[in-house]
Amino acid sequence: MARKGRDITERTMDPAAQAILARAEQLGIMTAFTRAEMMPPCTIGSGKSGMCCKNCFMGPCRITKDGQVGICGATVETIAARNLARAIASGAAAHSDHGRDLAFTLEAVALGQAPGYAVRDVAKLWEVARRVGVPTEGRTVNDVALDVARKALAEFGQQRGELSYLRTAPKRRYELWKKLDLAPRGIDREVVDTLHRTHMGDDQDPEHILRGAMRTALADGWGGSMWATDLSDILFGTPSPKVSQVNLGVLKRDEVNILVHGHEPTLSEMIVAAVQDPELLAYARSKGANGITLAGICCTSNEVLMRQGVPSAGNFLHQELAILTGAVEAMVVDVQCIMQALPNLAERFHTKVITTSSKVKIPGALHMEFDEHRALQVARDIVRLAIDNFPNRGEVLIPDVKADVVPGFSHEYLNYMLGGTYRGSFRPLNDAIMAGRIRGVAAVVGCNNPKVTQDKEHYDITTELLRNDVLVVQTGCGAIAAGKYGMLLGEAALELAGPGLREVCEAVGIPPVLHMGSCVDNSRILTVLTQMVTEGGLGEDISDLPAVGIAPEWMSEKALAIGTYAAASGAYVLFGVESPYEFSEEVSRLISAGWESMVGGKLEFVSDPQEIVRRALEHIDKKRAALKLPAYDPTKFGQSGDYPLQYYFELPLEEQQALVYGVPAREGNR
Ligand code: NFS
Ligand code: SF4
Repeated sequence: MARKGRDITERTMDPAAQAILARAEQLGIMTAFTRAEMMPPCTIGSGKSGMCCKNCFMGPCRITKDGQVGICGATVETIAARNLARAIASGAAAHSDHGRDLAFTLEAVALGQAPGYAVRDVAKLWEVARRVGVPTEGRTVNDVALDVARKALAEFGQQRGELSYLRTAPKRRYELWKKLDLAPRGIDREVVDTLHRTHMGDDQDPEHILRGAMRTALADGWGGSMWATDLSDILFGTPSPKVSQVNLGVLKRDEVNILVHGHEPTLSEMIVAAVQDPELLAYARSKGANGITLAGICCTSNEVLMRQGVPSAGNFLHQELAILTGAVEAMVVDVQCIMQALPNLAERFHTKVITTSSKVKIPGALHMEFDEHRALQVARDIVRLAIDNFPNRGEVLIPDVKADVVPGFSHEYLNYMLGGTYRGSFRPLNDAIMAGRIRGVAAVVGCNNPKVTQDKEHYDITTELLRNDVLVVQTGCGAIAAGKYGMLLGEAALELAGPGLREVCEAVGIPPVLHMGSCVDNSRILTVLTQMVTEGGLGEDISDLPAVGIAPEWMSEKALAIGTYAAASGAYVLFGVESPYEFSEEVSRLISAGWESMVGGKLEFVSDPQEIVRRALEHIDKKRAALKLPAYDPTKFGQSGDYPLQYYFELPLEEQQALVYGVPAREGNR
């Protein structure tokens, strides 16, 4: 899809990236952008004009004609369903294994075996204990932490029964999962179940394969990912808004620059501590640097951005560009979304690429294995190595491009923010949606993909939704994209918002685009949607809400796992770029209309961003109508002065509501 010889402005809309891509061209260095243009298109693998199966070695079998089957007789529908299911299982495995490692860390903390770590958010520990049925009364923090960690670990290996978070979903949803046999029994079990079923000669009914894949995806969303989020909050603190900055301009010419890239917060949190160590700072000065700058890439970046305010050097397609600045002393990676191109590229500069996970080694990278029992020591060793590398710098080009951001809107914080100090509540949000000031809610999430112009799909879709009074929440690389263009900052983004949305955001003091974390934190969005249902007035289930999920520039298998668990939770999910399953009409139908009639949510692939927005708004309006809410009417709100913001929370509830709605509160909605 990426056309050969695209202009730099077609590769990325980010001026920082454009400057670095120009440098790459001067130096004759390839990047993912140019490699994407050189890669000959595989029409079969891309799903446009065929389907390929390599699940056994009689094949690979390439099906390009109607009625053609594989050597074993597999149809294009079965092959497409199996391919999708396998991608979902891989994505679910990645997210969930990340959750498992955090459970091991919490266990080690509770046993006093992880120096440097602690339970930083006791309130969250208590809340999670309550949710998963661990007693707290009269117990010490470490005792409860140990039980919570072991409860999590047990859910990975659980063979029967169901995951404990499922019961925290809206009652309707939980009952539907039980009825349809979609309730995951154990996290690992569901991943294995899908891998088994899709082995040669197993499940060959596309509908049945995809139903199994849905259960596996739910084991991610309401299992592995939700655990990852909650355990991270317990260990490192529940995010709340911080001021920070995003883009390559956060790197400093006169300081040692260290980048953390990947997904897990465990080591990066220790590096945050190490770079503040006076001894290491003095060591950096002894090497001629004025200090140490730590910044992130990808989801590790989101983790430390929203908790520690550590700036972000960029999203997925920035990983090579950061090294191309020549200003990075060390890029420290853990797991997921790390390009193998990094060590080769780093050889052209002075950057050290350091792998740290026992699961990830890359030829040409330096391996400094990390484990939670000696984390601070490993972190210090890494920082020291980076400092030692500072004098080796060659020519440096740091684009002077960065934007201020306010990340860190956890659902706990939103609850507090929306409800005011005394009554944490989603009431004002629900009320504003019911009145039509806010038309609906959209999660715009996911990766970068060099098949499309970097960030442009994210940007175009988000701005169009804002203009239509849709409140946007973001995670992952999509959130970093939003940050680059000022959308994660109250004032700037308010300019983009429609009049109704704008007033609500001003009243409660939130930006119209909310950064909710990394990709595993899409589980926070499930919790927000559940709270909106529980709050009342917007139906009985997630599938009743005027809400959509969009992954405009997705590329990873994890994105498919997320899209599928969101659909299985009742959401309408739209994926951009292209459909790898397009050639199978049956599978395309099963995951859209088929799933919609079964679980109320669906997954669609739509290449045109304008069409994505059109379908999203159409869906939101359809849900509004089904809830018998007033039709969205942008002319009704925003007459200046019709909303005395600063006094809002001082007014009696009755008057607050009259003000927010513009219409009298409906009976029974409170
Ligand atoms: Ni999500 Fe985060 Fe980014 Fe995509 Fe990769 S970093 S887990 S997969 S590329 S959003
Ligand atoms: Fe071909 Fe069937 Fe083997 Fe797939 S499983 S590669 S369709 S023979």
